[in-house]
Amino acid sequence: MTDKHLASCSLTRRRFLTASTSLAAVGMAGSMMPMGATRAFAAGEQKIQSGSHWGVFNMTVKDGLAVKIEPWEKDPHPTHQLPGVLDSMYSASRIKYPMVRRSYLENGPKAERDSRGASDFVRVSWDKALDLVANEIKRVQDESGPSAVFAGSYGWKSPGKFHNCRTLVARTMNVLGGYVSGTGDYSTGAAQVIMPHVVGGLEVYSQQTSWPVLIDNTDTLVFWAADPMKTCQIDWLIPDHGVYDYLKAYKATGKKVICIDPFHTETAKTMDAEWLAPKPQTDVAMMLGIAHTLYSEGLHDEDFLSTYTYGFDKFLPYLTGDADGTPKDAEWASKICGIPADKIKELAKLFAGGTTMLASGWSIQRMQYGEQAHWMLVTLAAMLGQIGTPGGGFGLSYHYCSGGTPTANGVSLPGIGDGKQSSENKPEWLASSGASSIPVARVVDMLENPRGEFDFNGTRATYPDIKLVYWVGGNPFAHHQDRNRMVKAWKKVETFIVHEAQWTATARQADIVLPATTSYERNDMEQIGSYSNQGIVAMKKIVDPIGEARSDFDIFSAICAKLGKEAEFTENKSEMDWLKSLYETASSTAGTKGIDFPSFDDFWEAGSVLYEVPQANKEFVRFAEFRDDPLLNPLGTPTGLIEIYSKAIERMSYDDCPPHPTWMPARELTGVESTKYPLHVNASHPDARLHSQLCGTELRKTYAIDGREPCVIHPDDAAKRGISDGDLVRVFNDRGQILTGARVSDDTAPGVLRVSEGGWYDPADPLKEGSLDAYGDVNVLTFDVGTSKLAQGNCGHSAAADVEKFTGTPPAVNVFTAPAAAE
Ligand code: PGD
Ligand code: PGD
Ligand code: 6MO
Repeated sequence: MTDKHLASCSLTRRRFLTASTSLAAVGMAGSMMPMGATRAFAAGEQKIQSGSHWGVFNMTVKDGLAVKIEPWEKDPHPTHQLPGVLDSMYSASRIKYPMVRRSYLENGPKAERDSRGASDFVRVSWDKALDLVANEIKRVQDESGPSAVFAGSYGWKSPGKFHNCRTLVARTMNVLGGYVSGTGDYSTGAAQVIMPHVVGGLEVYSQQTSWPVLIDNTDTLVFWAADPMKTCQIDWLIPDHGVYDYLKAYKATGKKVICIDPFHTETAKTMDAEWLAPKPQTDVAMMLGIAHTLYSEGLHDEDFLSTYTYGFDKFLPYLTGDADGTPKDAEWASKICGIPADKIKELAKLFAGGTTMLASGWSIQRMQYGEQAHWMLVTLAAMLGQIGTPGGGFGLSYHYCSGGTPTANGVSLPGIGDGKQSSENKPEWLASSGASSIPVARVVDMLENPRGEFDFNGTRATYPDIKLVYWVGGNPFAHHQDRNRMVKAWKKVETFIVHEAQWTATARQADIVLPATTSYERNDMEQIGSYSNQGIVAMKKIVDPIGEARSDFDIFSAICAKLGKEAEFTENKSEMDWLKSLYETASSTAGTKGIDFPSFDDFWEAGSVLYEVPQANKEFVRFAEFRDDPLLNPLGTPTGLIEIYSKAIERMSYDDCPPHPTWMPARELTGVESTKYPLHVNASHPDARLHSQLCGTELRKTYAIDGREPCVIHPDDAAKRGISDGDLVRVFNDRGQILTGARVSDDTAPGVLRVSEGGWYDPADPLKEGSLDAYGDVNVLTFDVGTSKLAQGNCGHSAAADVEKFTGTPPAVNVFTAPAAAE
């Protein structure tokens, strides 16, 4: 695409935005145009199908320009975010050219680093940019070895089995000699490490007891810190959006739904649920209060506890207070969590009096000591004795990727591999240079403490000394906590390379920025439904790359070529060769399962392959086999049972993760003397974005207040501070300050501010430490410690702050347009 064409794109963009994006247009059948990889875009209009984290969609393309997006006719509940997908292709924040930070271009890796983030970029040719990148990887590998390269590169890259940029960066680094990676994720950092000790598997990413079973059998459905109406809009793969009809069907039964959440969620409203708002970060205390009532009233299931669990006897003295003199009764819990003791007792009786499903979200483990929340939830469910029964027990993923939507009888589509680190390479550099992988949320700790030691799940390892950081498919300057500390720590890095499609805060911090295509500018394919696996969908190229953007695959191929390793990287296969070979592998697996698979060409033309859902999967009950026979079907824990007490964790002797579920107040718990600031910051996931994705689009207009990220404030807190709805407000603590727009509403509990994660960081003066963030990145306020030595997860949901009406001249928001030289 030429510069002239780009200019015409931005001219026409605004026009088609107004005419497009009507979700009412669901059902307009796409006449799928078969698309070849090298197809040139003809004049005229066509409809092309692709897929994204937001769903399968049909895009109308006119004279090579995407002009209208419509959800797939088979999508039962398209997300209101879909219009942002179209806008993200042409938005003013799009990266069009390879750019290098001026000072870096002039002085290389020894350049001053203070001007990082100040957007002083110089446009360079692709050849120049690729030379810089290839030479720098080689320099660092030669001088310092693979342990000096961090390419953990966490993030929600786009779906697609081939253009999987995080796998591609790993593949590149493996081909070129090795790198340091990241372990775990930001979503379930604490839960996915504790759960294997408790139930023998990650659990957070497991299929749930199916929705039809809940509809038929559950009496009380509890959404504990879970808002599926909001969070099931998206999927790690391509969403099936199956949960929405099930929620509707559940509601139609008229059965009880309870939402335990400091925010009156969309789910609570939709389901006419009883809303209980505990003080944030105190759920473990509330659960203990319920557990104590169950025990003291004899409502706990002793048979279940003795047959299916280990260690209740060791937990019991803590619960009753025999161990420490403090009974964890309803009155005790009430003082901590703010829910009246009578209500806590009532919940215990209600839960024990019928079939109860405790469906938990993940925010409560994205907090200091977050391991305890899900451990205590499982313990509570074990005391109720309903785990493994139809409609009872606990579920940790009903709010994610439409968990509980029955799984189809299909196959998994394989993806391009990462080429694995060669075994000769690994031990040598590992032995001398520290961990080859760090817990993913310890990245800043790692940069601050080269050669420092860290604990993780029973091991002690050494942080490597990182010189080069390479990021693709993630936005660490949105997702990581304590932004000001992070900006400072990042200055220790000699070179920071980023591939991005958008001028995110991360791209702005880079020394070398390479423009990546979006999924809509390349061919790929992906599965529908992380849990339901309903089928495979073709993600067809919609338009030619914008500006000089290239796919991550092409960029890495070119870098490997410069270092003489192109064939190892590409295996001499083109985009379409890869898609066909991955499809053929799935097709032969399908053959062995007796599933009829069309040829690749037929699939590509039709746009999808959809599978049948067997009746048995509609009746799936999680843990049913274990319940049926715990000896024949033991869990993967040391005892084969649900571990309420873990000897493995006991052996670790961690002061911040005791061997049974324990209430420990997080630092910055509001209302206690040691906490300086009075308001809790609820940094939950945004309703109209996927993290930071689509923040740069027109969708922002649907929620921004005076151009800033909204901060929801309870009317009492607002009144105390003279704040009115729509005011610009400064939210601040000792770590930083952000400008936001006040939304005064009793949707949030008193004492709790809600500012969703993913707002683009936009420091008013990037050269000044702690400068006011003009748009509203909540991670300016959060703190950066591990949940505990066990999991080292992030604590994105733990922070206290205060808010005041902003007076004076507000700084301009600059982050949504490209830096001047990049236009
Ligand atoms: P995204 O905004 O999705 O956030 O953090 P994550 O980094 O995943 O960023 C993905 C980036 O990848 C986008 O900038 C997008 O443009 C880019 N991208 C997409 N596709 C491609 C591609 O094909 N190639 C390249 N090169 N780039 C691509 C999310 C993380 O945030 C998560 S998962 C969670 S659960 C955490 N949640 C919280 C929280 O609850 N509270 C706080 N305070 N903080 C959090 N941070 C975490
Ligand atoms: P959150 O919105 O952070 O989502 O799923 P997760 O469940 O972690 O939190 C859920 C609820 O917990 C919120 O309603 C919040 O108010 C509540 N909450 C916060 N603190 C507390 C507390 O102390 N106690 C109680 N009881 N409740 C509390 C995140 C999941 O969503 C993940 S990990 C990803 S990567 C995806 N991200 C998005 C996204 O960015 N945007 C949308 N629309 N959907 C997503 N789905 C996925
Ligand atoms: Mo997540």
